[in-house]
Amino acid sequence: MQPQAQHPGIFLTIEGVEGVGKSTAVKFIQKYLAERAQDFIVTREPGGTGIAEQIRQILLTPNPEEVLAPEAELLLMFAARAQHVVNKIEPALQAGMWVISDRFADASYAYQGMGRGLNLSQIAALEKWVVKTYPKATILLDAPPSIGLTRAKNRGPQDRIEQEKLDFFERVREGYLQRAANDSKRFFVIDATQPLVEVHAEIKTLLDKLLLEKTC
Ligand code: Z5A
Repeated sequence: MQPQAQHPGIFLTIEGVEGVGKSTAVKFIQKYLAERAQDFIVTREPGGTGIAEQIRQILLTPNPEEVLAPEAELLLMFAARAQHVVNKIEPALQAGMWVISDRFADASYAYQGMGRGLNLSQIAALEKWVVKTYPKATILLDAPPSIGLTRAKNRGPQDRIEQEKLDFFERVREGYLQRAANDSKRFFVIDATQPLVEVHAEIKTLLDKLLLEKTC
């Protein structure tokens, strides 16, 4: 990922394999920031705007009649991201708000790059083209995929990507961990197998640091 653009807001992303606790973490962050009277928006990928949410439907709805080619999957992720960045993320950051996004471009490297085996330099080229605003911090909730998949399964029918096999999610996890190791200043890796109270305590540490930096 590239250096951050200049803007008064803070861009924070949450990543990890499915069911690892991202939505739960986002709810905790919302509450924590609201209690501190910090303006923020919460958003997600793929999605976050009307058109991007329509693209999300194509991406996540199982279609037994036609296989979605990995290349099409990647391009649709970036099409949704282009809408999201221009119409939601950048305006909020320019207005001085925090933007909390449940997934962002790291997911394309992990899922389409490591999971599907697409060329990482092509993903980097798409990112360079589409993304002009990069996260200041990224929380990676890390756990063996078997744990996340078990947690998520209790929730109901699986979407198209959730139907992948365990080895796909193992590669995705590895992709995330590699990205975190290569960008340790931005990534904040949390062991998501811990009880929620401990996961939240670690998130709180990061939020306090970001809040402090903002006031300095
Ligand atoms: N995708 C992609 O391929 N490429 C891209 O570029 C992008 C995305 C941006 C979007 O799904 C899919 O798109 C995703 C990646 C792909 N596909 N998959 N798989 P999503 O992000 O909307 O949904 P998800 O990844 O499937 O997330 P999720 O299923 O909603 O899970 P979650 O938000 O991480 O988990 P949760 O709902 O917070 O927690 C699950 C349960 O575990 C819940 O009952 C919690 O109470 C419980 N939980 C959470 N933490 C704990 C702890 N610490 N202990 C015990 N129980 C816990």
